[in-house]
Amino acid sequence: MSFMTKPVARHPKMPVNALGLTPRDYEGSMSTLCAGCGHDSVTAALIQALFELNVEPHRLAKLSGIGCSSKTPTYFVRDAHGFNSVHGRMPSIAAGANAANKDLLYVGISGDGDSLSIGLGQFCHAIRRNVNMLYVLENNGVYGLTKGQFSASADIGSTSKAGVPNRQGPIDSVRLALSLGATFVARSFSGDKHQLVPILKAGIAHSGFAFVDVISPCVTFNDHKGSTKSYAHTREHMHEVVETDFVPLRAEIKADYAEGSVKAVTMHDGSVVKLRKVDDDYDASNRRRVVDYLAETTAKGEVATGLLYLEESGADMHGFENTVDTPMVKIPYETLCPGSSALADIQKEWV
Ligand SMILES: Cc1ncc(C[n+]2csc(CCOP(=O)(O)OP(=O)(O)O)c2C)c(N)n1
Ligand code: SF4
Ligand SMILES: [Mg+2]
Repeated sequence: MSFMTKPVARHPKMPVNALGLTPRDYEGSMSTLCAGCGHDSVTAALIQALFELNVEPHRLAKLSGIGCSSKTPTYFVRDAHGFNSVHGRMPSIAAGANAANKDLLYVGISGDGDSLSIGLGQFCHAIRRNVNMLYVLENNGVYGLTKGQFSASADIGSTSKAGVPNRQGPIDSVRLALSLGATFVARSFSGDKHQLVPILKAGIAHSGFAFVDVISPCVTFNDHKGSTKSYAHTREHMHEVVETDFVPLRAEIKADYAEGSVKAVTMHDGSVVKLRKVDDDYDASNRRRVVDYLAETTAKGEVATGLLYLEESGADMHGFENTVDTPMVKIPYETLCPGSSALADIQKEWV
């Protein structure tokens, strides 16, 4: 229960990061989600990624909307900043906070209902603006919090718990993000921490909007036979297209990949993302081919996973707007707002 305080006892051999913090320091309140919910595994992966990246808790801002997924920021990094917004409105809160203070690290957690139904427009414009943030969509094909209605990501023919098939076509968040010009697009599975943690780390290091769709099964309403967002279906149909390895700036970069099979991309902070192709003809830097590839794998009923598309060259929201280097929150108020007398002087020019 979230009101219960977690015990503070620590194992003496618990790992410590460069800041002297342990993974426990990256935890939050006790989860109130159903036992086995995929969202809790995503939280665990985020805790590991933030711990391993030595993120200072006070430099992190966690943002969300409404849904079981949107509750999860409470369950990691208790000392970070946080804002739980209205359903589907997290992207504009993220854009506004980022505009005011670009020094913080923004992590947004959303659901398929939150991002693809009520918040679809917000989601699209955050991508277009290339808001510098990690955006995690915990995708279970249903509105978990409101008891299992089909969401906009439910596949045609996927059945509800009562056995009723969904007849409306799904919105594929990954293909949508690619078509809107997203510069970092990945898909993973809550049951695959080995794949998810490096993708989250790369997303945090990315300068711009890093989109990670995570198939995150809802054990209470959408984990039955007939559901295409269940643990069993995802395990059976998951197809890893690109294996991702994240090498932080301080770590030694070892040449442990066969020549030609790996592409190393240097991120703006100097860390390196290594992408090892699993399919020979896959190119994670060719947007058009990635879109075609995803259309083909989707038609075959496969769930393509990995860091599917990465572009390191794009300007983020501040680049587009040509903002000053100093974050707005650090600019003296008098500079930002010279007062009504200054406005009156300007107005005099027009009378
Ligand atoms: C404006 C508004 N409309 C509707 C709701 C009801 N509502 C709460 S959560 C939710 C859907 C959540 O689904 P999703 O984002 O997929 O999250 P999940 O619970 O599946 O993780 C809905 C429709 C609301 N809270 N606010
Ligand atoms: S209802 Fe579904 S999404 Fe919500 S906590 Fe339970 S398992 Fe998770
Ligand atoms: Mg959902």
